[in-house]
Amino acid sequence: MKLRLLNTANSSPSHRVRIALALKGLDYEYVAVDLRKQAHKAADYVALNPQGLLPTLEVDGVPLAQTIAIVEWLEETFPNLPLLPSEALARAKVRRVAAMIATDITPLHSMRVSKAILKDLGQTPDVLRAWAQRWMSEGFAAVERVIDPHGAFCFGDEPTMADVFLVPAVHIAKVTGVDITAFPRIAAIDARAAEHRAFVAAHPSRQPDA
Ligand SMILES: N[C@@H](CCC(=O)N[C@@H](CS)C(=O)NCC(=O)O)C(=O)O
Repeated sequence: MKLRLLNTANSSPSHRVRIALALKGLDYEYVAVDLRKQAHKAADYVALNPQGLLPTLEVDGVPLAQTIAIVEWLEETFPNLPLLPSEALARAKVRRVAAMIATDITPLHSMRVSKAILKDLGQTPDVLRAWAQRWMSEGFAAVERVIDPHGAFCFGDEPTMADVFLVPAVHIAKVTGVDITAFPRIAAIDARAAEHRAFVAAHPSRQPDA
């Protein structure tokens, strides 16, 4: 099976999929799409991903988009080294954290929303930064309360889909100036991930277009 990941180093959704691929030990072709050049809005990319959003994972030429769907597909197709627990309630708890991040935190400070705040609403970069920090901090405060209080990762000592989504969100939060030490469990998980082979390989700074 041939996997091609159309993505960019610093995008947190792209970062999620790189972590999942690395945790599964899967090889893939890295295709950089330059957001600064609006390459995600070019006709050839939009033909693959009509939303014009990154990432897209091409599977034998078939484009998959939306990181929750991509990670779930990876999990179903490559069940070894699982990212979801075997018990249904435990799986729901992991998916809950992934959804909190993917649907309730990240979209509020996405590139398109940020551009609209600056250009359409005429706000300043300082207002934008405070806006992003607010939703990340509120979101992390809730995540901190629903992940397990102990263990190397969100749910136990092995990474799950929750960590696949959390660690990229923490990376962006740190870049945006959120004080992660206010969330001790999340900070500890992030520190553990920084020593984990798959998370290191997927880190934005290690990518060809970094
Ligand atoms: N819900 C989507 C979000 C994708 C997304 O927002 N990707 C960002 C990565 S930076 C993007 O392409 N932004 C471009 C834009 O907002 O114009 C997913 O999980 O895949």
